[in-house]
Amino acid sequence: MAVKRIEAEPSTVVVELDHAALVIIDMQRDFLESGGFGETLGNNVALLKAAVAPLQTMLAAARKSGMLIIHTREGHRPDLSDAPKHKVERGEPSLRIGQPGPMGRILVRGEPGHDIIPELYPAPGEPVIDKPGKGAFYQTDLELMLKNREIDTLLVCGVTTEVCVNTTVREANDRGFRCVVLSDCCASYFPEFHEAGLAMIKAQGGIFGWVTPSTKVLAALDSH
Ligand code: C5J
Repeated sequence: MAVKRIEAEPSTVVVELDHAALVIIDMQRDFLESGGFGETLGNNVALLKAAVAPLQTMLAAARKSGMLIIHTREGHRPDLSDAPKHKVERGEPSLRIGQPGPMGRILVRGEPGHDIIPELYPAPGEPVIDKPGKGAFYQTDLELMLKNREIDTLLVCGVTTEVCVNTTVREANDRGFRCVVLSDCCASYFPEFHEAGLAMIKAQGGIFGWVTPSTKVLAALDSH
């Protein structure tokens, strides 16, 4: 069984690859491309592009290592029966969840905007978790899938750092999983929230987990 030492903050993490998974959060067109959910909220979606190239490299390395890779997507059923009223009605977006936009209905499953960006598209066999909330564990079978595969460590990345990545890491931490967050493979519409989101995870001796750039994980995967 391959055991790797990943240099991270606040400390080095020793990972058994058979018990680790790369979890890629919500790299969807709705968040990263023009005309999607993120832009309807008034965000500059170009800011999220920073995570794409490092994530492509990380994804390729994870595939080569044989590690489990899981993708998530935030979105709702076409009838919006799983979308909380207050989520749909809050704020003053240019388009609300469920309304038609240039990439189909905003944040609705099956629409082009809901899908994962082509650069990071899941390979056949890689599980995709459709989640109605910000956290990947809420109302999904992610925990069951991880437990069935005896996964204990999650390499977490995706968008946005302080919303769905942070929520998922907190959910995972409470369920007993170790989370290593890949800093350059995450991004936010708010650079200061990206930094704060990472700082909150690794503070207090790693209260929610560890943080490291993907280069440290790549180096660990290459080591013997
Ligand atoms: C947001 C997410 N930001 N994937 N979702 O609403 O972080």
